Amino acid sequence: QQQAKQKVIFDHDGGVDDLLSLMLLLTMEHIELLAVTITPADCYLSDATLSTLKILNKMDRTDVLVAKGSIHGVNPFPADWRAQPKICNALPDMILQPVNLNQISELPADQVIASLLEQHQQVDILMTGPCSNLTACLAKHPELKSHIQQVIWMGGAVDVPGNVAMHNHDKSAEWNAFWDPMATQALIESGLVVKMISLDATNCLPVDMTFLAQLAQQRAYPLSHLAGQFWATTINSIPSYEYTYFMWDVLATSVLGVAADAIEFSAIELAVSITEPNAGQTYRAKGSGNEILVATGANKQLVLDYVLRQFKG
Ligand code: AGV
Ligand code: CA
Repeated sequence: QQQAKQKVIFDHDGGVDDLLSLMLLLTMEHIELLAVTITPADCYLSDATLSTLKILNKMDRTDVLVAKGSIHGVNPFPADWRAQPKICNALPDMILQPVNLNQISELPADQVIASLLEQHQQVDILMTGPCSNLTACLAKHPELKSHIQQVIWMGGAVDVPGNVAMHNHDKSAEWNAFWDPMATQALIESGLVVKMISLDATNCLPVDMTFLAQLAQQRAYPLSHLAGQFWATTINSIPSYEYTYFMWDVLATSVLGVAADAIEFSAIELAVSITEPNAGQTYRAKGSGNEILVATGANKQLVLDYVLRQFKG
């Protein structure tokens, strides 16, 4: 007898590790991917859509619905960062890859999420960019909350510094939380089961050369080869925290497949600032009633071994 698959809607924002997360998610046989929705945050929407379609096509998933987000946060990402993943579509393994434009929904992402939640129960929402598409959907259709089993979100920084280095900011916030602070607040106050994969946990996973060498050892597997090319584009020489590339979104995606003891969660009551100079800061607020399952640590070796194993798929 076959076990029912876990239904997932994946919302990403087109960064290199968002695209790696899509690859990783597609290797998980116990997951039924209902749709991929895109937030135009740390990317340009046209690049992110093209990369998404190419990866889906490559992995024989031309059946999966793709929807573009129409919501824009108040604090745009730096243009250089948004342009970075363009390189993914120029890689030799990607540039010739056909796409199926019929996969793209005519509806914007938040409406696609709403219509899927109407049709399904016990859906997991995985988000590796700002959470605006989901919170917009739930603001319009609060009754659909009961159709969500859990939300897994890469965002926030609780007991560690943030990664926003902007003129109007004190560095206390993580970027996905800062892009649309009101959406972050709505998510944290939603009452949903939220697993927040914050910088507290992702800080232990910088993209490192040892791991890339291990991945290269198994490059006879097409997916390992492709992933290695993607990660190589994230290695740069500026030795500053704001520029170091971590496996942020890949850790969040791993939550759906890795052994339960690989990621440590703590239930913490949080609040979010929505004003300068700390907009998007997610801080401990005992008594707020907004209990969030914050990823406070990860077993680096277990996570990396899991990723290496999946990319042999
Ligand atoms: O803050 C982490 C989030 C993740 O969802 N993103 C990148 C990941 O996709 C923003 C970000 C922080 N630092 C960055 C980022 C950097 N150095 N380059 C590009 N994006
Ligand atoms: Ca992202």
